[in-house]
Amino acid sequence: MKILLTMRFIICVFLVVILICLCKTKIVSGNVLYEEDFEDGIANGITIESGSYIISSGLNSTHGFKQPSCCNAVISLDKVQSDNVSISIDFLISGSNHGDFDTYLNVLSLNRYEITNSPGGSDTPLAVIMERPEGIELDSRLNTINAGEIHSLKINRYGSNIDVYLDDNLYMQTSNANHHGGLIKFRSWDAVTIDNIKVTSLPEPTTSVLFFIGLLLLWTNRKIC
Ligand SMILES: [Ca+2]
Ligand SMILES: [Ca+2]
Repeated sequence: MKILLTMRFIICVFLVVILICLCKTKIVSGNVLYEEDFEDGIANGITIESGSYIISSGLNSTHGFKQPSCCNAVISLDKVQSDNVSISIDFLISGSNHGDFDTYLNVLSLNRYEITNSPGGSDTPLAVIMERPEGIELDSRLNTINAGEIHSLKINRYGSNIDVYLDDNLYMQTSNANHHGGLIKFRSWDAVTIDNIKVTSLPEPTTSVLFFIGLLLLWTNRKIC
């Protein structure tokens, strides 16, 4: 009996560790909600809200989407919302001085979160997660990218969290993002090329925790455990 209890305890600890790891790495993620590589020469599911974007040479591919010159240009994704999603996109900033490339999340009226990336040495020295309209900086760090380089950006937006990865490295994060609902938009200033946009669903942390607690209870009530 004592051996069985010890085995049950070890298995429970093991499952809890797996749960924590899965939640941390977002392996319990879901479906592809939107994907666009521009290789068909058409920007499907994208609305140009201001400025101009055109089909151009891609980033290590035949076709991409480009804002060819100054100044402000904003595009939005028509069919996906920004709650509990992972957004990935490749980008190349051409303009070295004013080349902001921003992702807007949870755009509802004046409320939104802005994730800004600019080349080092530009007039925007910090990469930031900014809450609007108040202009509250939720996280920031010095820009490390240069104009003319291809970079990948991934943003995980789940619960009240925003995790920003640059070239697969965690770059900025906040757990204080309390606006929900709304659109995903990209905003650029000066020449920027984007490619390989992908949006996948992420479960809210509470959902995944409850799911695995359920699995844990089922497992621990089995007779072999
Ligand atoms: Ca492409
Ligand atoms: Ca397309």
